[in-house]
Amino acid sequence: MASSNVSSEKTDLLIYGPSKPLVTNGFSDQFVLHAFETKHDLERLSPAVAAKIRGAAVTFNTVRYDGTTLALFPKLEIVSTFGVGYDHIDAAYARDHNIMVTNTPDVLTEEVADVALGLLIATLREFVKADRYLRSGLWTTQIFPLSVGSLRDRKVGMVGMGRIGRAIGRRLDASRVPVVYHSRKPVAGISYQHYPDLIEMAKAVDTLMVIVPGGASTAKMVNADVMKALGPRGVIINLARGTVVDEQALIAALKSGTILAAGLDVFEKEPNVPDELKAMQNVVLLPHIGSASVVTRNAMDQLVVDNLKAWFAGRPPLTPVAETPAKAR
Ligand code: NAP
Ligand code: 8YV
Repeated sequence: MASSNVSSEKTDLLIYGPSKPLVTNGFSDQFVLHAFETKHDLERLSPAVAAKIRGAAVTFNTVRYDGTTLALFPKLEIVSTFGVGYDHIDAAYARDHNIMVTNTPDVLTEEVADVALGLLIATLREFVKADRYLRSGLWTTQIFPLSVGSLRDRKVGMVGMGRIGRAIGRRLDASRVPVVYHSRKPVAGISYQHYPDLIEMAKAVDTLMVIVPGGASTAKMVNADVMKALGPRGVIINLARGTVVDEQALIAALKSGTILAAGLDVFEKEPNVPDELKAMQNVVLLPHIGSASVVTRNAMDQLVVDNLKAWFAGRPPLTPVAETPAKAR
């Protein structure tokens, strides 16, 4: 559904993506909102309106803001996107064209870390299979088999040790599970062992917890070689982006017993999930719900609004991305 008004004096904002009451009701009448839910809707935007747009709220990562889309708006100053991951926005193009980009870090960190630990335990201890077993009535005739996996005898290799990685690390510490990590640079002030090489880390652990950004630098970094190094007790939990794990290699590794199991919240072509994964018993599949509680999604929506409000009040944005750091305004 698309809607738009034309105004010359007020600040014209594009709202791009699924409709969000907290976003559409978040602005005073100083702003004129032009809402477009899909790329198809956006094609109906008139050049006269596009020429007025100074700010954009992107309400979900299902709409992509590539250079071609950004180029539609000659007066665009800022894109405020929902989500901490912003691989759906061409931030390099934005930087080169003096467009600020903001995201929504921190407000979702603990929520996503909760889901990561939940997904790890659900995968190891086969919660979903057990639930199906009970509902089918089988419990009345036989005891549910012992799980092969357990958190008790595991060592977790974190792929990414940023905000969410550290929050997952704290949960694993509380569960008395040893943790090491891989990232490009070691993180100051933490005691976990750093592995500059992912394969070396995979050889040293039996569990990978993947929580890095998407995009070119991480594309398929968890590949067949990493899976082989992880070995037959191996478990991969991915809450990062589907692009980070080679999905076809993962399917092959799960089928052949190269690794034991996987827990996945993200997929290469969301919302489409390969039938082969859906047919497997040794995977737990979630529909990208890492941050998907009412309280956390509301905080993310509010931050989308607050970044735009700060900018148009002449203040620096609250949470600019690394490519477009805030300057004094
Ligand atoms: P962050 O604080 O920026 O941390 C990113 C971590 O990844 C850092 O440790 C970084 O270290 C590492 N990293 C980045 N590029 C890398 C590369 N090429 N190779 C190895 N390590 C790399 O981000 P965050 O807030 O923790 O969020 C992480 C990601 O989680 C997001 O970008 C998003 O994709 C995903 N996420 C998913 C959900 C969900 O619902 N499933 C929710 C929130 C976030 P170096 O820079 O030193 O390499
Ligand atoms: C978002 C996420 O909900 O923040 C992220 O990076 O993956 C999720 O929290 C998702 O990107 C939808 O926009």
